[in-house]
Amino acid sequence: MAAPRVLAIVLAGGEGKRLMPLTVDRAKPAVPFGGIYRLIDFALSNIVNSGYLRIVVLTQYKSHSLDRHIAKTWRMSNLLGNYVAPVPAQQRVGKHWFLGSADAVYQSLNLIDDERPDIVVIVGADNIYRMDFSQMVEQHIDSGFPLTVAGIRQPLSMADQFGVIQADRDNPHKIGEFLEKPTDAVGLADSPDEILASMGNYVFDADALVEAVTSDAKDDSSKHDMGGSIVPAFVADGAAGLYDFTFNDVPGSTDRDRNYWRDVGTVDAYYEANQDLISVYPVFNLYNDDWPLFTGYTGLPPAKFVYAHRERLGHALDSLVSPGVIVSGGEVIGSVLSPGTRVNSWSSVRDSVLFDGVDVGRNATVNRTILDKNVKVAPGARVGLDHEHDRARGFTVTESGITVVPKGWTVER
Ligand code: ADQ
Repeated sequence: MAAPRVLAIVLAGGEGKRLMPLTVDRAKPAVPFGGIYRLIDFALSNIVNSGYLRIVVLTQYKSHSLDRHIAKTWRMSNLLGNYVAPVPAQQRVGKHWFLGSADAVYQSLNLIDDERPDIVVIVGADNIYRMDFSQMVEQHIDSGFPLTVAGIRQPLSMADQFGVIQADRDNPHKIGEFLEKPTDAVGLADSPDEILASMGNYVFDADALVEAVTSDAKDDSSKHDMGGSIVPAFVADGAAGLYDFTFNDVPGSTDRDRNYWRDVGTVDAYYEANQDLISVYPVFNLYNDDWPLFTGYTGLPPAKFVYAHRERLGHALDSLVSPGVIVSGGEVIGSVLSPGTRVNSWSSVRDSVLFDGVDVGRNATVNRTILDKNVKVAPGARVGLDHEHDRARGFTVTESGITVVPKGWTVER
C-alpha cells in the first residue's frame, strides 16, 4: 500500500492558567524550557523526526511570541521551508474563537480540505517527551479503528488532570472506557496507584475526524473539546483504539529516558522537568542526536566563564548554560541559564531556572527560583530563601516552595 498522506495538527492554543505568572503574556506552548527551547519545540521536533512535514499549528491566546518563535525557527528554517503554518484563531471563521480544541480543529477544516490527507495526527503542544508518531500511525492503520489515542501510566493522584483510559477487557488495543479528568478514578488492577492517562495525542482517519468535529460543532451542549467531547464519542461507538506509549521506541533513547513524558501543566511540574535535564545521567537526555530537538538559532556568542576574583572563580556545575551567558565570578549550581543571562561576582545561583536576559547582581543569592525574562536581581538581594518575604513582594511561591519572579521585575535588596 502507498504511504498514507499525513497532516499533523498541533494544538497550541492553551491558556496555561496554572503556569501563571509564566503565561501572563505568552501562550503556554511559547514558555521557554531547558534554556534554549520553547515547550512547542518538543511536539514539533517529534512530528518532523517522525517524517511528517505537513504541519499546522493552531494558535489562540497571546500568540505573539509563539508566532514569532514559529516564524524564526520553524517556518523560515531551511529544514522545513514553509511547511509549518501557524493559524491564529482570529483568522478562523465565526466569533467563538475562545472555544475548546475540537472547535479549533473545526474552524480549520478548510486546511484539511486543501491538504486532502488520509490520516490526521493531532498533538498537544505542552508536553516534554520524545515520540515516534509513525509507530502509532502504523498501529492505527493495522487496527482499522478510525481513532487511536496514545496512553501512558501516570500517578492516580493526577487522574483529575487527564483523560483516564480503561482498556477493553478483551482487546488491549481498544479503549473500553474514557473519562475526561474524573475526580473519582480508581487505580489499575495491576498497579492500584496508577491510571492510564491519555497523552492528548490522537491519530484519526481524516474523514472520521471531519465528520466528528462537524457534528460536534452543531451540538450546543458540547464543550467542543477533543478530550471532553470527541474522544468520548468514538469510545461510545466502540471505535477508539489505544496505543501504548511503552512500546514506542525512539532511536538513541537511553534506559533512563525511554518513554519519558511530562505534562508541565503546573509551575512545580515545569520546574521538576527542567531539573530532569541537568543531572550527570539526565532523566531526559537532550544529547540524543538520533532524535534531535530543534529550536531557534540565537546568533549569540558562546557562553563565557570569567575568573574575576581569586577567591571566587566564575563557575557552573550540574547546570545547562546557553549561548550568550556570562558567569563572571559567580557560582551556579543545579540550574538552567537561558541565553544572555549574566551572573556577577560573589553571587550564588542554586537549583534555579533563569530565562533570557536575566541579570544577577554582585553578592546576590538566588535559590530554588524561576526568574522570568529580563528580571534583574539587585546587588546583594536574596530571593527564594524566605517565602513569606517573597510573597509579600508579589512573587509567586508554589506548593513545593519554588519562587517565581515575573517578567521584567526587579528583585530589590
Ligand atoms: P488538557 O491539556 O487539559 O487535557 P486542553 O486544555 O484542551 O486539555 O489542551 C489540550 C491541547 O490543546 C493543549 O496543547 C492546548 O494548548 C490546546 N488547546 C486548547 N484549546 C485550544 C484552542 N481553542 N485552540 C488551539 N489549541 C487549543 C488534554 C486532554 C486530556 C489529556 C491531556 C494530556 O483533554 O485527555 O489527558 O491533554 O496532557
